[in-house]
Amino acid sequence: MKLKNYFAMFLMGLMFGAQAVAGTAADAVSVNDPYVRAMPPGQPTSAGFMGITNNSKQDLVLKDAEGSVAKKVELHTHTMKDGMMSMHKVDKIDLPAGKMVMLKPGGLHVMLMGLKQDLKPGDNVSLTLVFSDGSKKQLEVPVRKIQMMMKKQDAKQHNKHMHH
Ligand SMILES: [Cu+2]
Repeated sequence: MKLKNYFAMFLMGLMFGAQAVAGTAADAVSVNDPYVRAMPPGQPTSAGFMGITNNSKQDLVLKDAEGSVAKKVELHTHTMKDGMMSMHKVDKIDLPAGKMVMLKPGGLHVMLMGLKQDLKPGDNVSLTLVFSDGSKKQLEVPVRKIQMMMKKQDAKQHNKHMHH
């Protein structure tokens, strides 16, 4: 066996070893059907969506999200204020024990601001979920077209975010 193969096995050992460490939030959580919204070339923002299930018996907290696809990655939600839908950053997303929390268009989402690349359907982007205990879950997320019209106000709000 070549030295290279030994090294590969060593790396795999590390990976399995890390998975065997029980009790982190990242281990207790499973992610269903993640996707990132495809955008026409030149668009500055997009968003990621998914179902996040907390399979443990204790409440967990999603604290942050990371990714190299955009300059800034944040947790966001939409709220209705004075009859208008707007979105803003949230400090955390609560993940109640045994429940699935949906990140979906019009609600909670992973905001991608300052896209560094075009997001074409069929592409994959890497996103990382960061939990309050410091554990992380890395995801390979497919880019998908969403058949949803964005309200004008919403689009304005998205643009406003770029000028922070
Ligand atoms: Cu947003």
